[in-house]
Amino acid sequence: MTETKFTPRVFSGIKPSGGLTLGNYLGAIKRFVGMQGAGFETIYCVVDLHAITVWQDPAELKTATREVAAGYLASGIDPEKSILFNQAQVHEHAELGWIFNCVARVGWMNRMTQFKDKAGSNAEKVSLGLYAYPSLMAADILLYHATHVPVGEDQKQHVELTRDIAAKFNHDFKVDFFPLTSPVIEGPAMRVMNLRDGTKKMSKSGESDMERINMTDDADAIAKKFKKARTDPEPLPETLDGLKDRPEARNLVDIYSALNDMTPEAVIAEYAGAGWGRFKPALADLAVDKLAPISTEMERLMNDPAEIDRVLGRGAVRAREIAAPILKQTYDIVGLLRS
Ligand code: AQP
Repeated sequence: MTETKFTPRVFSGIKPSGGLTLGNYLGAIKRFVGMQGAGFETIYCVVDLHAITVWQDPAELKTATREVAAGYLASGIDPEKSILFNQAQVHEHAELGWIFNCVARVGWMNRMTQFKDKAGSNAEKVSLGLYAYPSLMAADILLYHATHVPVGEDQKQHVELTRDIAAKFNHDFKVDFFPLTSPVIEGPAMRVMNLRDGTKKMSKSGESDMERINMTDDADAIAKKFKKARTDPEPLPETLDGLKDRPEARNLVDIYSALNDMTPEAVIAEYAGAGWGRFKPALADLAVDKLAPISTEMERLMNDPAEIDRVLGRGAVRAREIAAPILKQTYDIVGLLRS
């Protein structure tokens, strides 16, 4: 099957399961902005149905949904150029998700490493939704026949599963209906790591606030968190190779390079031999410089929740214009009667 018959279309989403982190910004939102107006139709979503796979306080969920929307808008997602909405307002996502639950195989789900990480030793007690989440994610993407999905490294396996689901659906029903979507994972900070443990990724829902930079952190908090970030005692090396077995140091160099739109090699060229007493304050200054305008704008937007709701509602109407016909065709292919 060729992918050329499909309109170049980008879909991606972020879960409102807490406040946005620097990981979400560098691994996702900054790149979403870059793909806007670059030859793709762009559809960006606040995936609230994914957030409830773990317990969410209902009032906090609404606030977090608006905060993710504010993060998109403040970072440069333009609701005129992109479709911006929250998933729960387009019921077709859940409906296609159910059909894909009947296409995906249990064995495929059992291989998903994110489920294993999140469920840990508690796998019997987590929600069925958490287990089935990658199949809903496939529905999010394929409901729009999206050809490209910009994601961080942690979501690569789920986009590969989306391709498996599309291929099995096309094969089982002898159609050429769903595209084989490509993950877009490029750049230096596709896996921003936890500031206290360089082997774990930075997450919204991580235990300690000191392990992540929140998009709403002020300058003092950012400086303090980078100052206390775990590192080894060695200065920065002469070449990037010298960071091979130094995950915490590599993480800080990658963050610097992504924030400043330069390669990690260029960062090393500039800071070769520098100790942490020089590099960490430079990193904190850079982060404040880049993030402060975004957090100020997020705060302004959050003071007008009705406006955010209006933007999301309008986006949902536009999203349904694409999603509803694709779901109808899917029903017809599967043999679900519509009268
Ligand atoms: N640390 C990260 N580095 C690079 N990219 C990241 N992303 C998330 N964390 C990092 C990317 O952000 C997008 C949205 O992710 P999500 O919020 O929907 O889900 P997640 O990956 O499970 O994010 P969190 O922060 O870890 O949430 P919790 O703690 O609630 O599970 C995706 O493109 C993701 O790759």
